Amino acid sequence: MPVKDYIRERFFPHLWCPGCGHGIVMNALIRAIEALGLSKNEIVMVSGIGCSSRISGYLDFHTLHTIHGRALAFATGVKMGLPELNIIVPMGDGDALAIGGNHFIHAARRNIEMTAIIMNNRIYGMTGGQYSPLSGYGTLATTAPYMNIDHAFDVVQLSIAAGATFVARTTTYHVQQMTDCFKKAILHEGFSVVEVLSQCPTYFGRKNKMGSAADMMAFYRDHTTPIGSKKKKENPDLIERGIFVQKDLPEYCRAYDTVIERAKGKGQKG
Ligand SMILES: Cc1ncc(C[n+]2csc(CCOP(=O)(O)OP(=O)(O)O)c2C)c(N)n1
Ligand code: SF4
Repeated sequence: MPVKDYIRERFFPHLWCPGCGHGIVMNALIRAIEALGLSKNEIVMVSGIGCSSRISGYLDFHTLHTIHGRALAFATGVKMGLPELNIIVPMGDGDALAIGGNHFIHAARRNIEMTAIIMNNRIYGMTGGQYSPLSGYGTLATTAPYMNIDHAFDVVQLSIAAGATFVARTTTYHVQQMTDCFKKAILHEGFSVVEVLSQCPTYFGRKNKMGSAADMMAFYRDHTTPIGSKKKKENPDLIERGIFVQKDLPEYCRAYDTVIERAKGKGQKG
């Protein structure tokens, strides 16, 4: 299917600033879905609110544009009702891990089959550059004009600790790796998380003097390294990217079917 057939052209031009990383994420996602040969009818995209969350408006799947921070709760309801569909949940770091942090850890803990994409630009883009749980100590933001003193989460470590059974990290510079991670995440039978470092040149970049969008992508190139690489041993500050966890555990909807069978007296008891 031509890539443009996945897009709702009636909603263009999009709202993203020039150089925003979120369009690169959307592009890689479309390419992953196309490569998997999924039909548009097999996909439900559920999002909250944020620049990142606008992806659900621009793509021509079954889409729900819901409430800031609550996308995973809505997605859980959709998946429980229609478990045969593929659920993709694009979120910002604020959406997923500030207001939505509780939903995130519990969706991961349940191992419900869906793909959570966290576009980590380390700031609240849509509302004007407030700091997020991912901004990090020492950064500047609209709400931290002198210095942010909150420490950041490590999204990968948090996801693993919460029980996600597929966890990956990539960046907007590494588009082929990103597409590959999306393909594997969508195919994964459990809760999958793909963190994408995605530049917000308008707020995070400008306030933290990181240069242009291209400079921010060069930063991703120069400050990340494949998992377990020799470079990481030489420079522990490098951020690792790749697939950290990929394992099988009982999936929530399938486990729930067992509960239903038992309740009907057909399954094994005790
Ligand atoms: C319940 C609720 N609280 C707050 C907001 C305001 N709000 C909208 S988007 C947003 C944060 C966006 O940041 P993020 O999720 O990181 O996505 P980005 O825009 O950076 O892609 C906030 C606080 C809202 N819409 N609803
Ligand atoms: S404010 Fe930031 S996150 Fe939002 S569209 Fe602009 S560059 Fe992207």
